[in-house]
Amino acid sequence: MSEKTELPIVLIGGGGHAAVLMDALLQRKREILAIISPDSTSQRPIFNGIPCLKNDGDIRSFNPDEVMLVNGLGMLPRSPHRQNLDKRFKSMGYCFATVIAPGASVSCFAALEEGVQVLSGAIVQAGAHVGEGTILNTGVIVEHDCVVGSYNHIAPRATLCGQVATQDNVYIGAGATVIQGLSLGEGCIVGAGATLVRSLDSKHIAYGARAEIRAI
Ligand code: JB3
Repeated sequence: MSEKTELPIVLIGGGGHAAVLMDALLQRKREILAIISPDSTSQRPIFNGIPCLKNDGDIRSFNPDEVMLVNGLGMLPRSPHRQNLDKRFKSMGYCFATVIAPGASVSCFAALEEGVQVLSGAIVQAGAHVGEGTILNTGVIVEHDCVVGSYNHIAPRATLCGQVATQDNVYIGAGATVIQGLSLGEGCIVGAGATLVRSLDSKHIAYGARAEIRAI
């Protein structure tokens, strides 16, 4: 990575997801200027020595042209908080770095939009496109030609087979499998461990080993 992505980082949030991102950023030798978290970060040694600011407004002490942000809030189903936080900081002129953890594999023929996070062990194959702010968590597989929407969270070890398309704000639980060619509408949820063999209209949930489907 080059150009603006090499600017120092301000990490938003100081919980579990932020700690995983911090680890990836440190391994990438990125400079972390500060964490912004209303809650104390002192219980997580990985944040030791990094200044912790309490309010999101404190970002104004950093020039938007001289830093990049990393959104360290996880995304749970139906929670707009992570996306809203991005919007608020973007409206102030800040940009979000894309994070690819060491040990993740992203094809040179895949495209990642602003703020995508690809965690350790995840694989993104050729022809895939991943929308803004999406989390591909630990060990996820995004197969060839998938089109993943914005602000999705694909939880650890979930698999999207080839040419799956998800719209925005989709949550796919840990270990779930979506077979090839399916589409998932806006706001869908696939429960942990489910195997999805039918496309989902927007705002539907599929859950259980047999992936029963109902409207949300
Ligand atoms: O499942 C996995 C592998 N990870 C989950 C992740 C994706 O989402 C994890 O298990 C959790 O379910 C969740 O992680 P997250 O978001 O790190 O949750 P938690 O450990 O509760 O930390 C939330 C952090 O965000 C805390 O440090 C809060 O203070 C901070 N926070 C919340 N709202 C905020 C705001 N920080 C800022 N700057 N602004 C906010 O509005």
